[in-house]
Amino acid sequence: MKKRIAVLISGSGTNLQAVINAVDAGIINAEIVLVISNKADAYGITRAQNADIETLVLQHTDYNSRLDFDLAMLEQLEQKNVDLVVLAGFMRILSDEFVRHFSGRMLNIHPSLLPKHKGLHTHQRALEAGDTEHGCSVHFVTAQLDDGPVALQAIVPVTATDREQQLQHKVHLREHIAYPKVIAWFCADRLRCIDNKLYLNDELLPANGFKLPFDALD
Ligand code: NHR
Ligand code: GAR
Repeated sequence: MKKRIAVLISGSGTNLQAVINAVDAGIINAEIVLVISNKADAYGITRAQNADIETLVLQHTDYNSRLDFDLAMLEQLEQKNVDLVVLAGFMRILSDEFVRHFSGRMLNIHPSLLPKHKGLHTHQRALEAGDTEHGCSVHFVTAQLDDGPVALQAIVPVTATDREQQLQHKVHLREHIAYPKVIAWFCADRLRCIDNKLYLNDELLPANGFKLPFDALD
């Protein structure tokens, strides 16, 4: 059965675009049934509309609490019978209730090689730490921020001349390869999250996931 995906965004939505393209190309066997943004001016909303995908803006500022906002999203996602929730630059921390509801079926892409640099401003922090390697991680979402099991990491070498902007750009390009790949695995029933452990083709993945080297094209 074709999986039903919802994508949650807050911004420009280049990762959303990469997922849309991979669905269109038949690389991901799924339908994107809903895109939700917590920001009215997110360009990702326009991307979804251009692809004839249903969109919804739910502004967290319209709700009294984090939980009320999350429950409003949950209701919409349930109405759409969503199999997989994809966080793509979604900038609101989600409550335990929401996370538990989608346990084992919610993914995030985080711009660092987890467990390094959880939270925000990851590129600057990688530079300040003198890291020689940086990158992104695709992980299942758990209640603990940026702590869920990692399915795949794409590695980006840090060069002496890199500043935050350049590093961010290099990582972004790798995100657009890494994220559709993991979503395709999940939608083909090849990737499973059981008891916080990940299995790809029924084989246990190493801690911190499959590694995508910088010279790998796909
Ligand atoms: N929620 C849970 N429970 N667990 C995770 O692992 C989550 C999550 C929600 C979002 C993405 C994450 C990232 O990849 C993500 C992972 C937002 C913040 C944050 O501090 C931190 C991490 C992530 C997303 N948000 C502020 C907040 O108060 C708002 C910041 C802003 O609006 O700019 O929610 O890094
Ligand atoms: C991406 O780099 C993603 O890794 C990051 O935001 C960017 C969104 O870009 N996510 C976080 O920092 C989550 N806290 P996009 O809107 O163009 O996909």
